[in-house]
Amino acid sequence: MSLSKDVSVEVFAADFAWGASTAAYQVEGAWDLDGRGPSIWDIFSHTKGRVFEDQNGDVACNSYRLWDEDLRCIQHLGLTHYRFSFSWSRLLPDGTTNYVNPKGVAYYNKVINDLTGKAITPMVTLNHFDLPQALEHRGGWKSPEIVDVFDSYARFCFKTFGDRVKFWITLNEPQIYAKLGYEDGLFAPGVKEKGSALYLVGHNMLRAHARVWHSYHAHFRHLQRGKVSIALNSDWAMPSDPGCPEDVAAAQRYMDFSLGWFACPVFCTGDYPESMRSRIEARNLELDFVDGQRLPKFSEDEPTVLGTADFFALNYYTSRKVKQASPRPGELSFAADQGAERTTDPSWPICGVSWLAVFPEGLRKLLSYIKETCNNPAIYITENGFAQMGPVELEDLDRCQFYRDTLQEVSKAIRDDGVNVKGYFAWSLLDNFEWTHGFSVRFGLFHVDFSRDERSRTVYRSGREYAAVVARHRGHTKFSKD
Ligand code: GBH
Repeated sequence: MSLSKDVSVEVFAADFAWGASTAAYQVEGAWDLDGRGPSIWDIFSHTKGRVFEDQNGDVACNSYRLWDEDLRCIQHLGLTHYRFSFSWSRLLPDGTTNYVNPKGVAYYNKVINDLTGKAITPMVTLNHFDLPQALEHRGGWKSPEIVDVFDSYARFCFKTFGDRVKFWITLNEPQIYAKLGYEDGLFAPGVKEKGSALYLVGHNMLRAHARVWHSYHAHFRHLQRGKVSIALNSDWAMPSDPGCPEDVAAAQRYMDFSLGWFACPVFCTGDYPESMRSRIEARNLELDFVDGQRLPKFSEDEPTVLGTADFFALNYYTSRKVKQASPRPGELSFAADQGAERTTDPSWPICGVSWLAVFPEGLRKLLSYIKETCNNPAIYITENGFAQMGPVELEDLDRCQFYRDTLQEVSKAIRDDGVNVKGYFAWSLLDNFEWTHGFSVRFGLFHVDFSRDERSRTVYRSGREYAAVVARHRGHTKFSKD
């Protein structure tokens, strides 16, 4: 049975966005070509011991040189939308508008024009983890001045590309950036300042996002008529023992400290979830911090964060079973604040990489949760995917099954739960540089041969089946087989 026949595509509206996603550092390569400045990921991956086998994104899929190939892949899939990110330091090598790199502008102009010329709608992420290194030297996301700098960059992008780009994502997954970059030290900039830096970083990311949304709203929206949001990653958390009230509360805290941390300020109340405030304040007392330290307060002198998203951009990968966990006395960490321990259900298959337990039903539940807690927003699933490790299998039957199950769950969310899902973007168009896992973990609908200079792209079976779903939905009777 093929994916296309299995999924009841009639549930999806005619203007449903069928997309795939990538991010600049993961695909572009050309890290020091044509005037690009370094980003924190160049520095991080060039440091020994940070990435699997010390791999890096110097060449990656070479999409900077091979954009025409990527475009062919996008067309092969018949996508209506393509999500990609700008390399900030390719456009503005030192992160500021003091100097604009014309070759960077030319590259993204070509990408955007080629897409719109083929009636493919671009969705652009302004920053997907790869902060310009020059800004890291000035304190990066810990520094409050980043808000102005990010706003200048965003305005530059709106002015330069906004006549053609109508979907903007300010930041990708601030929760992951803050936690992996500043708590666990696993992502750039590789800082481990447990229990404090991540809240400051998250706060500045929210302030920067809100500032940019207000800029767009005040100066560009009436002319450009686009939409601006922020991509939030969330697992779906369930109590380990649904009969145990502590576990139920812990699962709720897990949601509050991941999705709620950013969704609550933007979509619900304009402030952090109550459970974050009260837990962190209680622990501040215990740890001899001053009240209000660690988790910052939103200033009344700044434009509000509430309402600064024109749609909900959701990245979903996995689900967790959550147990209550008590911090060790005096422990200063995010985990201690959260007071929740995560496990996975043994019945959920682990796909390749260890963190990814496959549970498509979790996506349906998460969509309903967002509908209920975030005022029923229009939702675009801006990332979702399935990893492969070990020997390459072009006949990726388990990934085909995964997309089939997932799209079934999305269709149930729309039809049975009344969730306003407007689009689905597979992660990823291509196998690419999977951060700390380097090239050992493959998420693509197209395989990329990283052992050859040509970086040849070959469609996986899942890519063919996804193409068939899109084609059936768009009413095409034929699509090209390779
Ligand atoms: C997304 O993050 C990213 O937006 C995207 O760039 C990425 O390629 C995709 O997921 C797939 O990972 O094994 O300890 O290094 C999703 C959140 C954050 C989940 C990193 C997995 C790995 C932890 N991901 N995490 S570790």
